[in-house]
Amino acid sequence: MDSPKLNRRDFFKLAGAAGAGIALSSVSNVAMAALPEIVSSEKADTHAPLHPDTGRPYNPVVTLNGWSLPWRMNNGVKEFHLVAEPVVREIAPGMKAHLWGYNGQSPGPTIEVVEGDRVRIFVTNRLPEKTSIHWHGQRLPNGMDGVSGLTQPAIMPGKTFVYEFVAKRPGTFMYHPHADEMTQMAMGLMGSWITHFKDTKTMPVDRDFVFLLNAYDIEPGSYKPKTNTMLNFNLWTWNSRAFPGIDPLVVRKNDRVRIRVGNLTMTNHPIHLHGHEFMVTGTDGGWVPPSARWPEVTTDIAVGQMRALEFLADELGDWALHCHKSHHTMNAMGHEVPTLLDVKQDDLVKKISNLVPDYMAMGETGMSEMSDMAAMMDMPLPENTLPMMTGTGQYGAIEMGGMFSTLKVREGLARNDYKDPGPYRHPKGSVAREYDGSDQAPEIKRPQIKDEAPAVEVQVRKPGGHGEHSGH
Ligand SMILES: [Cu+2]
Repeated sequence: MDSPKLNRRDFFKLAGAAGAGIALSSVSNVAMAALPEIVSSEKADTHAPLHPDTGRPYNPVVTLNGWSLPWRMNNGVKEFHLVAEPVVREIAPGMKAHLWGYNGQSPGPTIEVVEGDRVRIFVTNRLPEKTSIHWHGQRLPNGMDGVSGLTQPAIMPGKTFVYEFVAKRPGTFMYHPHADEMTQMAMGLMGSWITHFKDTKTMPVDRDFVFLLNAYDIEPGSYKPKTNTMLNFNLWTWNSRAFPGIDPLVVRKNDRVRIRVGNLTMTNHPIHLHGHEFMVTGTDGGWVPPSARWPEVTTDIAVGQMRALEFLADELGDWALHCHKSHHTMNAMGHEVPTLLDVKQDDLVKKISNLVPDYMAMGETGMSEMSDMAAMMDMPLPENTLPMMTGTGQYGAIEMGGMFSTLKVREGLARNDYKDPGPYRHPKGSVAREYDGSDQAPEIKRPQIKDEAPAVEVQVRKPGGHGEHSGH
């Protein structure tokens, strides 16, 4: 992955040998100066929505733990500048990953345009290997589709390519390389693309969120993803963040909410929302006609798919929103330890720890025991490693990681207020509690067994003879 390719010094050496080093570099500097300014972000928190000040009006999306890329208008064309480059991404407080991304972060910034916009995207490659960008799901001229080798030459390190097309179809799209895909997507090169409706009154919502499902295999104590991993990823992330690093989705009571999710992992993710039913209103191919929608509380998002979910947020509270594969709501470690439910371990862990440093056993009564134990004993984790199950709520350990966040529905928020309002204050008497006998226990009614009930005849057949037909 880090095989030495043509780096900057080599480039000048080669160029110098050709006797045109200075001229070449100054030409490229002049060319770079004419490009849209490179805007990058260092932060992994959710940025305020980017309201358009040029071009057609639209209602911007909120990129979960991300941001939208500003553009410039050039004779009616919307121009963006993406730079593919190595980045440092905080996966959650306590862990940073050395990834590849765009404009300072992985995923790259969300690109927001309007149906009918002519769009020009400059792509500068600052990676150590060639790349390209495929505009997943879009209608465009074949030569703009970004499949290196097939529809264009690859963008070599240090080069800038330009893509140009009209954003024809409104919807939710993704962008990612189509060059050494296995490495480049495992390293975090991806981003979201929204093409808004030309008519801002079409399917309006009050809050419109977008994020990508992605996954990494980063060994505890290390910083770089293992890029050859096929299925055994150990960090399941939304926009390259793992719980408790994923921001809550904050909405106002009775807001109409849309959540757009794209899957660029190597497996499917059943995304589950608590407390509300939603409609799947958008798929990869476009918007679903109202008559064809059906209600869900979980929708499976397959590899390479996008889904838009919509609902009325009319129930106050902190509602879990997560992938329903329970191993995807855990962080690294622990997946290869044996199941030890009901096994008496006594001093087994100590004995094994002498042989295998960093050994952690699954608890005898479940995994909670382990997270409690780790916290109690202040068990050291390897450096740059997230606890497997973590996060604390107002009532104790949440014991989640990975693909988990909350939908926080509150009354009286300002239109543009996405700040975490803190834990939900439940109305008195509305929280599940330990039964202490002070309440009137409901009478438990047992079914009456009547004497005259006919006895159930049981036939027992003896096995044997020909055929092993057991009775029932
Ligand atoms: Cu999942």
